[in-house]
Amino acid sequence: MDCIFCKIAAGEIPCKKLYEDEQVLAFHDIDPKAPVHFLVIPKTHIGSASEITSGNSAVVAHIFEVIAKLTAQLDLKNGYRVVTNCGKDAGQSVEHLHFHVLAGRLLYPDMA
Ligand code: DGP
Repeated sequence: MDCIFCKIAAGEIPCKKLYEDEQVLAFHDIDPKAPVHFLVIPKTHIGSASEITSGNSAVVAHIFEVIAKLTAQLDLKNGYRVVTNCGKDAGQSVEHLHFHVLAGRLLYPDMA
């Protein structure tokens, strides 16, 4: 499968890594929309939020645990936003489930 995030997860394409374990990888977004902007992805391929099922949802819970740890480590006291874009109208450009974590500026009202 020609999936850029699978290649990043496999170490075939470099990234600025923040965190990695057996299940997930967190890395800085190549096109940051805020002073802090990183992505957290499952290492196994899930196309989008629409493909989350009872069979693969454990990794999503793990992703949110990792986000809680990383945002605490980064000391994001003023808050942060977690976003996943799903499908064309949401602007999903990479068809591998990923959670954006954005912080370091006021994130409203320009984003929902
Ligand atoms: P989305 O529009 O929700 O599908 O966001 C995809 C994000 O992925 C976008 O903010 C840019 C980022 N991105 C795309 N390709 C790469 C890459 O090769 N490396 C990194 N670090 N980020 C990427």
